[in-house]
Amino acid sequence: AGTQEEVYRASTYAPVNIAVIKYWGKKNVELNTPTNSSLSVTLSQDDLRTHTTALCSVETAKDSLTLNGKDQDISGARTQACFRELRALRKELESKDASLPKLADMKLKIVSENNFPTAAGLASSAAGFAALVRAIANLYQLPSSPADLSRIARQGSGSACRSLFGGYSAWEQGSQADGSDSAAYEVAPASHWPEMRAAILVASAEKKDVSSTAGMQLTVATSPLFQERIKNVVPKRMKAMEKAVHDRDFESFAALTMKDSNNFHACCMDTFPPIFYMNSTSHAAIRLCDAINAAADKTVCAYTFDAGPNAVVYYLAENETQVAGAIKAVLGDKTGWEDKRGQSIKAAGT
Ligand code: 2P0
Repeated sequence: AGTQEEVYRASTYAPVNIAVIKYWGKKNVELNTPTNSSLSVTLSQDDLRTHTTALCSVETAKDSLTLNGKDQDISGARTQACFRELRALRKELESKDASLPKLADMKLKIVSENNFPTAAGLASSAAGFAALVRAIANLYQLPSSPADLSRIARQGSGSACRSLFGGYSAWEQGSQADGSDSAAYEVAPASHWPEMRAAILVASAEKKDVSSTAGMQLTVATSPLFQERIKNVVPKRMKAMEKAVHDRDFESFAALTMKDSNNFHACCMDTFPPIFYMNSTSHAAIRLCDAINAAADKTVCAYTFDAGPNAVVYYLAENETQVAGAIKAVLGDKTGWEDKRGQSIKAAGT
């Protein structure tokens, strides 16, 4: 049952996801449950992912986490909640089988690497917490399903729960007071619609206006438009977006994606004091997509923006030349873009 020197370890990857129906607002801050359901597309792990190794041994002196070689603060309630829940599940296994090594009593050493610049302001917390939770679950050999793990990852960072699934995944807000039904599920696997692509346009990095966690709480507290969003806008859009994905209906998918991004940023503007995540470069990206769609005489691309100025543009592989070509031309010419490559990414890794 575990010798002095024995080191136990497990590694995993988790992908970045970019929401097309946005999570914004917490119903219960402690449980990290949301005011509305959300839906995202998982990006290819070849391009954007976190790789995490979890280790433990009787010699490990304290819990620790490094990201790209730098020590991270793990004292926060969110990270602690993930550690606590996973240890409790391991304890349960150990109590049923005395031959298992007592890993739950050992300290954890977590080593994470992102294969994309953290400075790019992409959804790194989503991939980060998803990988952390799965790496520890693998180390502990927990029989948990992806849905179970998503419930734990949600407590680390809301958007992380969606990164436990590939392809098209949704986070059901849930209705239980203890958060037990607030978890992610698969809407469709990546193979259902493998033609989906994403281009990430990295706008010149200014520091984030307000952190997501602080921003969304201020929006909940002050924005009347947000109340309309969670009651009357998002529930209908979730249904319509699931249908668009099931039907592989890009025009509907794109219209909903753009409208939901606009509605989310309008709620940020309606927050008091207002929160500005998009800048003039972001606005230029919207006009560029409008122009590409007008020239095609149909909707061939869809922009979306998270809590920052970077654009993610979704399109289908068949329109690669049209969309990625136009994007690259603009990125090469105009100032305001940090990364001029306009890298095209398989939106749902196959
Ligand atoms: C999303 N965002 O659905 C939305 C769209 C940003 C805009 O999830 O406080 O880092 O850790 O639960 O997950 C960013 O919020 O927030 C986010 P916490 P998170 O992807």
